[in-house]
Amino acid sequence: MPPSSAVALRGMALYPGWLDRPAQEALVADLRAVIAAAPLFAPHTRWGKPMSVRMTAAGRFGWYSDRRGYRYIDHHPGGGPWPPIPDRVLALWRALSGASRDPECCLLNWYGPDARMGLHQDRDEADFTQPVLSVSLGDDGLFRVGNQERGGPTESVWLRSGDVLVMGGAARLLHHGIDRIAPGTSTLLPAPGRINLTLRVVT
Ligand code: MD6
Ligand code: FE
Repeated sequence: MPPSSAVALRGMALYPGWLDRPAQEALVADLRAVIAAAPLFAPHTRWGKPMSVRMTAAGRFGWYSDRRGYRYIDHHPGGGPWPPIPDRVLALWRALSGASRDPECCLLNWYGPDARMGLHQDRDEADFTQPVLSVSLGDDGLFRVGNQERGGPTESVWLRSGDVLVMGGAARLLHHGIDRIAPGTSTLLPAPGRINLTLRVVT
C-alpha cells in the first residue's frame, strides 16, 4: 500500500492496516526482545498516581515520569541502558514519517483491558517540526483527537492492529488520548490488551 492511502484525521495521517499480519507478528517478536532487555514499568503522574498504561522504551531516550515531572531519560529506571530501536521499526519511520532525522525514542505503551490514556499533548521534545509516528498492535483502541488548545470539539476513531498514525505539521501539538480499548478484538497477542509504539525525535 503506498503512502497515498493515508486517511486525514484533523491533519494527522492515518494508514489503516499498513502492517499486514506477518509484519505485525514480526514486530511483536522484536518487541518481546525489547521488553526482555528493558522490563515494563508503571510511570507515576506528577500527582503520584500510577498510570494505568505500562511502559518501556528503545533508543537513546525513554520517557519517564514521577513526582518530579515528565521527561526523557537516557537509561531504564532499573539502571540499565535502553535497547536499540529495532530495524523494522526504523524502516517504518523512514517510509512514513517524512522526517529529516531518525527517531531517538521508541516508546512502548502496554494497555491491559482497563487501561486508558487521558487527553494530552506530546510536548516534551525539543523540535516540534519533527513528527510523532504511532503504531497500534493487538486489541482496538478508541483514539480521541481534539485541538491545540484545551477543550473544544473532539473526534474519535478506533485504532486497529497494524494501523500507523503520523502526527506532524500543524497536527503535531493536538490533544489526543485513548478512551478505552476493546478487549478481545484482536488475536495478535496471547492475552487481551494493546501495544502502542510512538517514535519521536527528542533533542
Ligand atoms: C496510543 N498515542 O495510541 C496513544 N502520541 O496509545 C499517543 O499518545 C500518540 O498515537 C503522539 C502521536 C501519536 C499517538
Ligand atoms: Fe501522545
